[in-house]
Amino acid sequence: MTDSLRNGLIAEFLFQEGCRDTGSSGIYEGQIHGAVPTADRFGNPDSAYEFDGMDDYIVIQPAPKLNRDGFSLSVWARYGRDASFRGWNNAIVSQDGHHQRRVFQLSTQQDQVTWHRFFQSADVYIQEPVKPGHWEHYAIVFDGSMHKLYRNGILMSEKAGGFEPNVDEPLYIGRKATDEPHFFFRGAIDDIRIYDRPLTDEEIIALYTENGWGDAALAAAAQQAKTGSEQVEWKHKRSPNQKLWVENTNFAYSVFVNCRAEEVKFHEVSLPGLSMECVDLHRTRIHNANFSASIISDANLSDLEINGAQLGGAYIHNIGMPPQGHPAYVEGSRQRPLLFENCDLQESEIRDSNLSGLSIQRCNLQGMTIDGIPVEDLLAAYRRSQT
Ligand SMILES: [Ca+2]
Repeated sequence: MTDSLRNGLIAEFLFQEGCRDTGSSGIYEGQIHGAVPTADRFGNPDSAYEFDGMDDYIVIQPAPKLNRDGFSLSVWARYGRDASFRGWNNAIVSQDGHHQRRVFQLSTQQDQVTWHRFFQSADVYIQEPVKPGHWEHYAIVFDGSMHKLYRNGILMSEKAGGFEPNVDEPLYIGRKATDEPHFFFRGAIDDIRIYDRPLTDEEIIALYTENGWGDAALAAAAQQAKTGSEQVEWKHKRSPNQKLWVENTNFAYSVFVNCRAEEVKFHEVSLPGLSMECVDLHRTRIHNANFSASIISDANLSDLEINGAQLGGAYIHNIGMPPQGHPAYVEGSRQRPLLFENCDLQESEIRDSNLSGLSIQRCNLQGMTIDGIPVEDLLAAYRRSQT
């Protein structure tokens, strides 16, 4: 990490060797209650902590001495795919005595990561929902007057307010001081750093891209586009058709609402964080694209064809016709069969799924089990029974 990021680093928990403080004083100590070591975002084993969402947490007491005039918090979190998002929930890091000594709470409201300052200042939150199963970097910066919340190196939201530290209140990782069940974090947390000064935008990007994670140039461009852009507005120009030619231009964070955009083409365009809701994308053609960590939900994918794709780590769930209560629900409708051909599915897991009428042909079944029983044994027993 760059030298500047050691300045004002009053506490640092990288979880490489338990919960040791590697910050400037090194005096703070985490007591681990139930949380277990897990792999970090790079896959290094035992380099982060996993919390069960029931009663696991880490407490740091005494808590690091915070500075009311300047403060930064940097943390990585991966919400569990089974995390539940009801009301206020999943506290990542908090220093919150609830009825007294309330300092801060980096937690989640519904499915939005929220920097909660109780009644002292308005909540700062990220509008986009969290992505369970994916590591995300969150950073808070307080510069004496503004609270800023960053995700993956980019400023997502900011609000004015004050900051009132309380050195008597312990710092909790994975819960808040009170034991309300929804606040226990379900997932993994890593690399917590606390500063007694506001970090700069560049320093937040340096933390996000530490050890080669993400693309620093891309994050810097997106950050610049978000904070230093001029807004061009085009409204009510449906007729005649406005045919745009946009070349060598940064239009990150642009918004299209209630527009017709058939046959739009993108070539060598950086589109990470693309967000599409209620859009007609039928007959979309996507070739030579990076879709890692993308999410497709509540979508009509009938007759979709995926060819020549790397799907490692993919999570496919709740697949089928729209359920009862969904606006597109049709009573008695059945999904047409899917076809998997020439697919590498080794070590994959299929559970709680309807496989009735499924046919498996000419496949390597070595090591495959059904409810724990080796399929090769089942087939051998069947063949024996036939002779
Ligand atoms: Ca770590």
